[in-house]
Amino acid sequence: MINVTDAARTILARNDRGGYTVPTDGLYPFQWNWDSAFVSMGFATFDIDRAYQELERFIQGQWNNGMFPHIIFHVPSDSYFPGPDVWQTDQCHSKKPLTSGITQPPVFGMALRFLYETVLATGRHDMLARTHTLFNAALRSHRWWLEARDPDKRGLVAILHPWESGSDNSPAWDEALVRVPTTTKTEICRQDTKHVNATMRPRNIDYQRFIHLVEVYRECQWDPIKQWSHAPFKIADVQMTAILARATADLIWMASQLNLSDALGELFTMHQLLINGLNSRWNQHIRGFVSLDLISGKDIEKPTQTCFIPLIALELDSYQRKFIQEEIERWCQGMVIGIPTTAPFSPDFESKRYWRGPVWAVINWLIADGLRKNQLKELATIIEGNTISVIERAGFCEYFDPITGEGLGGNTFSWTAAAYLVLRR
Ligand code: 9WN
Repeated sequence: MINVTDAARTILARNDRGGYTVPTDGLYPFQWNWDSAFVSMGFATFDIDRAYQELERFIQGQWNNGMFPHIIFHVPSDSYFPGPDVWQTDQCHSKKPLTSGITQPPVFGMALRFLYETVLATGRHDMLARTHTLFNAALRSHRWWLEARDPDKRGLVAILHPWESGSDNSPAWDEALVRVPTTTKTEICRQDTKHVNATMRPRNIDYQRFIHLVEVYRECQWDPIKQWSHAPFKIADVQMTAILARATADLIWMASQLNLSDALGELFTMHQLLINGLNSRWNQHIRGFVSLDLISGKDIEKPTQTCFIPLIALELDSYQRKFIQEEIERWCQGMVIGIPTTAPFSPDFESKRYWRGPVWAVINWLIADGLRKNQLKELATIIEGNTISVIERAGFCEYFDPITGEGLGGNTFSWTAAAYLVLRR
């Protein structure tokens, strides 16, 4: 019988397209931003050269202004919509490869530290030049985040499209999305529902709004200043900010390891700003951190996984620790597998639909990491153990039904394989 670790490595090899990895065959045929960062950590557990390559192929798509796009279209494929013809970013960013025009959570900096720690542990000092190049790309992307997505210096970075959040179909975006018109000039040719059951995916009306937003930003010629002022959807997102804050702390660690004292001051300032911003988002009623709708000015008081992600960046006080522990335990009660991405007691909970309840291995990985950082090691170990077990039972699926433990979405998923390799090591 093939062992599960070997099976995870086989998935990564099967989804390898020559130095970069697709999230899964068919459904997602390109290189995705945060998927690749997670995947590089998976590779680092057994092939450090290939791990570096994943990030190196990814930065080929970095924009001149520093943005890391959410999709890199290395080679054409018609099995995903929207493709480069809809984004039309080549008119403003002529560099190859073609890319989408929005971004995704900046796990890159976290991944880079993970890879470099592996290099140090194995004594591969020949990786220094490669590390420097990746560090510089990461630093430029963090600068872009602060300039383009927090121009008012709140210490909270904003998403302008639900796809940027990585948790595209989360109920957290519902109220804000209703304000986005459903009209589109582009013909919507969904491909996702040819690969997976439509009842698990976003609805057609959501797609109309997703594409409407793409058209608004395309008309701004992807200029960050114009986008900021024209955006019909603008949310200061605590999940995004937390990942950026944590990645910034990881870059600080890298800068001291690499003796890059010039970068340190700037990174410390960035980090402090983000930590202050995140701390201001604690919500006693939700017993977690909440995002802010910058258009309505309202707090988004929806119980979704985003409320717990700030643990990866913050040091909680003892009350917050207690509340968060109780809350995570409450969400997991009666579930075959936690942590659901929407609380099961919420009216928005759907156990099989994208980001409205199912469990993602990479989200568990982040939350467990945050729990460990906050001295909640026992709970972290339980979550990690359950994540490993559900993958062993149901396979390397995109996500899992928390009520039944069934594997859903795309099969043979790269980041699920990577999560398995990292959590199992
Ligand atoms: C849009 C690739 C990506 C993940 C996201 C996930 C899903 C895309 C989609 O797949 O998003 O980017 O078409 O639904 O929500 O987190 O990065 O795996």
